[in-house]
Amino acid sequence: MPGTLVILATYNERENLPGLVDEILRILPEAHLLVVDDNSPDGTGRWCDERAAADLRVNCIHRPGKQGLGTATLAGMQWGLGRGYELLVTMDADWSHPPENLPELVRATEAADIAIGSRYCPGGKIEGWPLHRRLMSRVVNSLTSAALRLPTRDASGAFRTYRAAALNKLDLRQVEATGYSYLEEILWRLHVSGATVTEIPITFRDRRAGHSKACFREAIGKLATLYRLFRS
Ligand SMILES: Nc1nc2c(ncn2[C@@H]2O[C@H](COP(=O)(O)OP(=O)(O)OP(=O)(O)O)[C@@H](O)[C@H]2O)c(=O)[nH]1
Ligand SMILES: [Mg+2]
Repeated sequence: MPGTLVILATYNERENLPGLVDEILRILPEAHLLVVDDNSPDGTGRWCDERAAADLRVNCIHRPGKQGLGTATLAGMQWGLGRGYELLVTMDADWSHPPENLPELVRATEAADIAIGSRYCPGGKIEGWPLHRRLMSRVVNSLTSAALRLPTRDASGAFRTYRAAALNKLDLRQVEATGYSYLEEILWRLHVSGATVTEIPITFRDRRAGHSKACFREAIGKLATLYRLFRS
């Protein structure tokens, strides 16, 4: 009976992924792991195939090119739901989301349908971000919670555990956001469907190695998604 699936969307995370995969499986030895790689030029997908061949808990989906964090994560969710996993965990593959919080994040879904590893609930922290990035994130989060009436303080963080039963109530094909703003959209859709959410504090750290894929286009995409959901 499959239990927990950890989904990692990757684009050029070759320097971060090997250590992170080891650490996740050390902390959650019973869990399975799915990497959704978009043909990373740095060989992340190749490394993952080798790791998958040596460990049945590790799996990899390859997509032909960079198609966005949202569609990558949703493809991972469809994969996991189709295989009957009960809990789906999502996290970034750059060490920003501390793997040591995984047991607590998983346990928290005993009391709620979605557990968010939160930078903005009491006890949550951000390390290594410049002031302008902290401010931007704070402002967008406050705007999101107010405009979409979400009961959360951190609606843009990707460190989450979802109960499969809650996701199965949605038609994931309806999620229109393809990039980072899938995070707000899926949370909003779950909230509207009656799903419950809890937040546990995490210390978010800036990525360990490699380069950010966040860009101006993603910021515009986020505002467009918020506006679309606000109007609907
Ligand atoms: N498969 C796939 N993964 C992506 C894509 N864009 C981003 N990612 C992954 O999504 C996660 C979050 O991306 P980041 O670049 O860390 O974005 P960020 O956290 O806003 O920015 P920094 O941490 O400052 O670099 C990482 O694991 C990326 O490799 C994409 O188009 N396809
Ligand atoms: Mg990151």
